[in-house]
Amino acid sequence: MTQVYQGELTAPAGRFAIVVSRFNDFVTKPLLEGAIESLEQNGVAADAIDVAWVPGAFEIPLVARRLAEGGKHVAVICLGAVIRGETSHHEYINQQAAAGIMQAGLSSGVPVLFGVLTCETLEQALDRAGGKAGNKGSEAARAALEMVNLLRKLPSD
Ligand code: INI
Repeated sequence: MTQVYQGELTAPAGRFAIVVSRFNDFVTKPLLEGAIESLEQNGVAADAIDVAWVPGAFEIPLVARRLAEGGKHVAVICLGAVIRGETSHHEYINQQAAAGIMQAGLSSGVPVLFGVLTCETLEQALDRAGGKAGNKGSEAARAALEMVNLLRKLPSD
């Protein structure tokens, strides 16, 4: 018989970490609020959430990996906002942030969620930080809950 595995949106035992960048904090603060609200709405206690601020999205992977490998958190939620500028600078940040965040999850085995906005305009970013396109911080938090619960259900070998 087909075995289907799915992670529920319920609070697992354990602590959650959120790594959030200060750059464009008028966008990342609402992402953070959305992430915390979603965790709490699904039963995670406020004192089971740790938040680490980093300067910009480029710095997220190092801190995310440290937390993911530290053994104290069941998931690490990464939040940032990269907005296209006049040069190609944002492309390097986007690529390295995405690759580093993925790598932190793969090397640690702990879910590390990608809640970094990669936008062309400020308007697009605000739309995704609690505006008309939702709140990507909330989405990343829900994905964290789902992944923690899914990984706990999967057979280990
Ligand atoms: N960091 C961001 O998080 N978003 C941006 O849009 C951004 N831009 O456009 O420059 C940005 N730059 C800073 C970068 O993440 C590092 O903090 C900096 O380069 C120091 O390493």
